Amino acid sequence: MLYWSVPFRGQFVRAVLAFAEKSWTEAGDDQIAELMGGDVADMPVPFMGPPVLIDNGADVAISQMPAIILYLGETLELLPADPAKRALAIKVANDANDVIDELTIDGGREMWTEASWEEFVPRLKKWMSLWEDLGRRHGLTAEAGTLLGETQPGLADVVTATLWTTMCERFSKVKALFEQSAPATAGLAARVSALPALAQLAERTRAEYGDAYCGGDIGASMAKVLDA
Ligand SMILES: N[C@@H](CCC(=O)N[C@@H](CS)C(=O)NCC(=O)O)C(=O)O
Repeated sequence: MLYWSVPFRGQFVRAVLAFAEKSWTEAGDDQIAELMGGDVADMPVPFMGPPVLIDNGADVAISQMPAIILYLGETLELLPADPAKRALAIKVANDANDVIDELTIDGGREMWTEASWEEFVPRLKKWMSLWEDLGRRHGLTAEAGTLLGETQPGLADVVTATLWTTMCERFSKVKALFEQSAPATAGLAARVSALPALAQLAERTRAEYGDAYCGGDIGASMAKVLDA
């Protein structure tokens, strides 16, 4: 698996692999940079930026986070049986990708200021309410249930937990908004993140990458403005 040594977008792939009790190796930052700077013809799959999943056993390589999540969902049987719910699970992965892009102002196009953050808060609360409403439509409460009403947590729940728990653990202002705006989703994220495989991944992530969420100046800007 190719992703930078931070959680951010790669963490969704790591979390799904961990949840399914699969082991993987991280190519590391140097190899990613080398591949990105080399010929497209030499790439395992043509890609602009990581994550990239390489499934050696199946001789398959895939880029684009939601496409990787779909592949893992299909091959590891983590998707619901109902086609509409399968599509909803991938919608959740795409929503998660949109949220992290907005949280990082599209990878650091600008830096956060107190004013731009305050302006963004209603939109972030709306994102949170989208999760809350989707869950409630499928019977989710703070104490029980899953995002799509399945009996066991699956892909949509792992993506949900990874998105919100990774962010809330690092940015106290996001955490306060999340608990207030989306209590049922917050309960789900806590339950799924506490599953041993995901708790161990979170611990390993802390040990290897420290407090980092994403890299670059935008990571520093987020730590400064989004954490009280
Ligand atoms: N839409 C892609 C975005 C990929 C992406 O932007 N990757 C970032 C890291 S999160 C990167 O390093 N990009 C390098 C680049 O675009 O030059 C996905 O969902 O995987």
